[in-house]
Amino acid sequence: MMRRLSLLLFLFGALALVPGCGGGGGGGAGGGIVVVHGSKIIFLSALNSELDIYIIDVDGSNETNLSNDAARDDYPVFSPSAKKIAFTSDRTGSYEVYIMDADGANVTQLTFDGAFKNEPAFSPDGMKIAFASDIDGDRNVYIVDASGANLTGLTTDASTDDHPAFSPDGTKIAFRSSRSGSPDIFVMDVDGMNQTRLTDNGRTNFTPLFSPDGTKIAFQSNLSGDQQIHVMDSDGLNQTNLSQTGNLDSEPAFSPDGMRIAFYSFRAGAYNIFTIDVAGTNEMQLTNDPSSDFSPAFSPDGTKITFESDRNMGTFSHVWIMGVDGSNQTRLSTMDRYASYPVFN
Ligand SMILES: [Ca+2]
Ligand SMILES: [Ca+2]
Ligand SMILES: [Ca+2]
Repeated sequence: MMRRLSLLLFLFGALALVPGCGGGGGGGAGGGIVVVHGSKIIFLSALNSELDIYIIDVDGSNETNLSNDAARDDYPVFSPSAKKIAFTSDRTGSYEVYIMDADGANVTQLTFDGAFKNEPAFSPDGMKIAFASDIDGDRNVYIVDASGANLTGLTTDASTDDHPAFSPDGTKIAFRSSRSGSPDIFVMDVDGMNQTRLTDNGRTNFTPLFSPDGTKIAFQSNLSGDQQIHVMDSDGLNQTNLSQTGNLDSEPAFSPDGMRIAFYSFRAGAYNIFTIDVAGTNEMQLTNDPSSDFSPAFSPDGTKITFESDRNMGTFSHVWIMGVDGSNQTRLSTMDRYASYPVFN
C-alpha cells in the first residue's frame, strides 16, 4: 500500500528492536467497554522508526498510547462496534495481525506464520479480518476469524493481490490485483469465489473503498497521468475521474451518507483537504494552509472531519479536527511524535 508514513520510516532506516518491552497498555475489562461513536479517534504515531497506536478524545483529552510496545505497531482499524482494534505488529520479529480491546487491553495475536502482513480490514459484522500477506510467497488477500481461527487464503494468483475492502453487507471483498499485467481493481465473494476484474485501463489502480450503501467503489488511479480520485458502480460500470485536477489527489474517504468524498490534493503547491459530491460536483476546499494536510476521515454523524496536519508544530504532524465546511480547525494531539491516519470510532 502506498502509505506516506512507510516512506517516512524508510527514510529513518532500519528498526533496531528493543527486546523485553512487550505487553499492551491501557488495562480495563474489555467486555465492559461502552462506545459512543464519534467520541474518540485512533491514529498512528511514529518516532525514530518506532510506531504505536494512540487514541484521543475528540476534545483533545486522554491522549493514550494503546500499543505501548517497542516494536512497530501499525495499521490500526476499529471494528464496526468500535469495541476492538485490529492492527499489525512486528513485536515477534515478523509482522503479524493482532486484535485488542479499544482501551488497549486483551492484546491477542491472530497469526503466527512469520510472513509479512498489513492492511487489516474488519468484516461488517466484526467476526473476520481480511489482510494482505506474502504467506504463500507472493502477495495475496487472506481472511481470519477475529478469534484467530480459520486462516484462509482468498487469492492464489502469483501476482500482487492486496488492498482488501469489505462491502457493507459483508458478501464481497474488493481488492487490487496485478494479475492482468497492471494494477487493477477486482471484487470477489467473501469466500474467494467469482474474482472479477472491474478496471481495465492499463494504468495503476489501487485502494478500492466501498460506499456506505455498497453501490459504489472509490479508488485511486493514474489513468489521466496524475494520481486522481475515481469512483465507479460496484459492478465496475460508470467509471469516473472525480478530481481531474492535474495534481496529486489521494486518500479518499466517504461521508456516512455516501454523498461526498473527502480527499487531499496537492494544488497550488500545498497539500490541502477537499470534499466533492460523488457525482463530481460541488467541490469544496476545506483547508488552505501552506503546511501538509492529509488523511481526512468523517465522523459517524457526518458533521466533522479529522485529518493530519503539520501546521504550527514545525517537525511533527498532528491530529486535527474541523467541521465539514472547514470551520473550527483545531489541533488535538500534542505529543512530540508524528501523528497520522486518524479515524473516528
Ligand atoms: Ca510500538
Ligand atoms: Ca498473489
Ligand atoms: Ca495545507
